[in-house]
Amino acid sequence: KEASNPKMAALWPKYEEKMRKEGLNEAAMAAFKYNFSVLTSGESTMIPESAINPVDSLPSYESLNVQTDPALLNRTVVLKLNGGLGTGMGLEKAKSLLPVTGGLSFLDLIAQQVKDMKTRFGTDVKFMLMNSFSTSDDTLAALSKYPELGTGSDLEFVQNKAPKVTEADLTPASWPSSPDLEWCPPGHGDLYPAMLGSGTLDKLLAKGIKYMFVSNSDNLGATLDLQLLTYFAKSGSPFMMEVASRTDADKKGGHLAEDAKHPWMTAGLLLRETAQCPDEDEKEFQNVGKYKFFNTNNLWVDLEALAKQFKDKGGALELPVMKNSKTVDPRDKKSTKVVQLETAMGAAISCFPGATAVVVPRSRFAPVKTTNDLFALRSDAYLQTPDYRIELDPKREGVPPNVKLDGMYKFVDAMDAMVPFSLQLFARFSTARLGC
Ligand code: UPG
Repeated sequence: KEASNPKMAALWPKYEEKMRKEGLNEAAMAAFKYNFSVLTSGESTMIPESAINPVDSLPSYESLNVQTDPALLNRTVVLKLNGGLGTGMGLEKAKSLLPVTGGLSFLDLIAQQVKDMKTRFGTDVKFMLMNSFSTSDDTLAALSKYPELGTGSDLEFVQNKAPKVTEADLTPASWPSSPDLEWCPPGHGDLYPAMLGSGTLDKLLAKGIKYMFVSNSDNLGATLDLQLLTYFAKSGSPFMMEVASRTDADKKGGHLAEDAKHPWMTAGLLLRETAQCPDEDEKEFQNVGKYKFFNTNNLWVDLEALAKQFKDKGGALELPVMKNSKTVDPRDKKSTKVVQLETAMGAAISCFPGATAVVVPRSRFAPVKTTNDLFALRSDAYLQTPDYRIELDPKREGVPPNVKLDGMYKFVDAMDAMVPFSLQLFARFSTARLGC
């Protein structure tokens, strides 16, 4: 790639030196190298309408009809993505530290879900988190009251950081007054290189763990489902995405599509994220009747197949790259313009031949991206179930509330100041009604 790409050949040594000096591992460097090679090649990182076809039908959860196999639980790890900071909601800490209901935070509810799962299944199902350098300390401190979850590298691995790229000349961004700002998290697609580089992938495989169920820590509907695990294991597929039917409230997030270059292949599935849609195609992106399924980011990965992909691809999965334009100091809009190269975990659907998707009930998806979502989740439109999931009230017939707060409530502290107690109480009343 470097030989046919003179820009890459000229610029890469500077990045390599910077990343080595910072002590980044080979997997992190290989992932960034691939992303940077795409950037310097001048290839478009967009997925236009002309490149994709809609997906019309998929198997649904209700139609799976499998004989569940509890023996698979000993070969499974449940993993939560927890590296994001929730900056869009004005947070400087992990979003999962926010209280959701009855004084319990996302992390408390996740810990309770794991405890419940271990009791219900009667097995010590392995649980892990992917943190980032910004979320690790707070998260481990918050979870220290649940020692049964595990500790240290048994409980978490920390994702990589990537160099920010100066927009003007593509050199590594330099910000001597605050060198930390020269680095950014490379998106949740970093899950794969972070598992490889931290040694987690090898460790799990050595313990006989073959299946991984991974989901966002802001999705309290995503718990280990034995029916889905069994279906996934029996299918022999290397990768499975849980998708949900899109409603008018789901115009953002990533939608599933078929790669138009390979419409005859069932493995031609791909994920199109908002950041990959050209402006002129935005209307079609939001056409929920055309692109009917969106990615819940609840994914099932065969870890042996993942290790094989790394081996076959020379240490880097070639995930589609996204460009995120920012300033090097996010709080100083006049500071140097930079590009942050990011990848999405679900985009791996196009890296695994034979990858599949399944339509799951709405109860497996309760995301919190904005204060609108948090407002809704804390209200009685959602219920806390006895196994500590937060689920849309069945009375809403699968339709989440479409909350639109004024822009002045974009940040959590402003929203909390508007409704200091009422929503928490609402949530308590509804859980009391459920008797849990
Ligand atoms: N996260 C990390 N590391 C990162 C970035 C994010 O661990 O570098 C975590 C974050 O903490 C959260 C999860 O990843 O738990 C998801 O991140 P977020 O920014 O909230 O979600 P999006 O990237 O906007 O969207 C993801 C998928 C999208 C899907 C949506 C469902 O990319 O396809 O529709 O989740 O909520």
